[in-house]
Amino acid sequence: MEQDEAQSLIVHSAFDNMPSKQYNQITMNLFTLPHRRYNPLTNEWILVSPHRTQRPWLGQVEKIPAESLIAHDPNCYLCPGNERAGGARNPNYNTTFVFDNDFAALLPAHPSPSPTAEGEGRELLRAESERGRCRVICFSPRHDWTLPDMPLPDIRRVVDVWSEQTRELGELDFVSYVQVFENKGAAMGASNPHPHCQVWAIEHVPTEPAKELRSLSAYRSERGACLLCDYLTLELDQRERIVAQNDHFVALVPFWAVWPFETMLLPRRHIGALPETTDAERDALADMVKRLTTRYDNLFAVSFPYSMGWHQSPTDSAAHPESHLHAHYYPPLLRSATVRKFMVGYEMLANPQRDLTAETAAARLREMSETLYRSTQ
Ligand code: H2U
Ligand code: ZN
Repeated sequence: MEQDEAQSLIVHSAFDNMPSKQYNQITMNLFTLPHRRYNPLTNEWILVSPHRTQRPWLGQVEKIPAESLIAHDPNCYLCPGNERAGGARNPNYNTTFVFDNDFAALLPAHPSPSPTAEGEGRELLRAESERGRCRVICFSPRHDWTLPDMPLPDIRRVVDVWSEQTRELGELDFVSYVQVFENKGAAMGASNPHPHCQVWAIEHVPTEPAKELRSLSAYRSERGACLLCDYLTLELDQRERIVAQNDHFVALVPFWAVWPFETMLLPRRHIGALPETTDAERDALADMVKRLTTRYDNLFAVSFPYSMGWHQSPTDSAAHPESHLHAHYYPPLLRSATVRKFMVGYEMLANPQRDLTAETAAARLREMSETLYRSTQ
């Protein structure tokens, strides 16, 4: 790598303020040269090798037949009126439905005695008890729907439930963090195609949000500004990685994305958590969820697998002015409905690596229609 090119990459990754022309020049270099990109949210680096995919696409993209699901599956433990694995029976719900996970990973009561390592070596053999509540949210009574299939008012109802659950569980005195997340598709380990997500409310702020909150807090102390507000302004100015936007929310492929078609969904307003969203913002969020997930499904004409989740303010007693609400979508598919990215080898042992640039991924998602490929209308 030439000295001046290397210098450019360092300048860019350091997130210095720079005139747009200079920025564009640097971004051009990033399309062709192996480089690493810095994730200021997690304080981590990823390796990008764009020279391995000079062409934006490789190989034939095959349509695979859609799963033929029925509207109500008598064998589904999430469908209305059916019995769950734990023996409880679901009501005949006709909107969303929330229940306590029958196989909860966390329990609300402290075990007695509290599990701690004692005696010699306890500094290296640390353990603490962890309390929590785990719930499942069914998005719809329709077994054969996913979020992009659902009418907007039904998605808005899901947004309301995400917010209500965050507030309700966050108010429990021992809960410091409410993690809302969705595993969609067998490729991401979802146990059932019925549209649903999970909520885990826990005693300690977990690793990923804690990392981000440390960075947001440091940025705020150093600059008196929000890292994500500043980042969003930069992205809206550059427009290279924006996927879709409306009055209140923006979906983009982060500069430092790890997964091939990873996106981040964030509000334009500096708000810390889902319960703080206004009525208009919730409508706008439902709109963005529908448009983004439709684009995902249209990309390979398949119900697109992903893990997604919300990062928001902790619900401990402290104020969190540094927090800027956002969702991460981590989809594994790379080249087609059947070719996925594996985070193995170098990724496991060193750091994540990608070939397709964030800019190319964003351009691909931007090209997609917002009418679902399997839509009957
Ligand atoms: P996933 O598809 O993301 O695994 O979520 C489904 C959750 O539903 C899972 O955590 C719970 C599982 O424990 N579940 C019940 O609570 N009751 C059941 O009858 C089956 C599944
Ligand atoms: Zn079902």
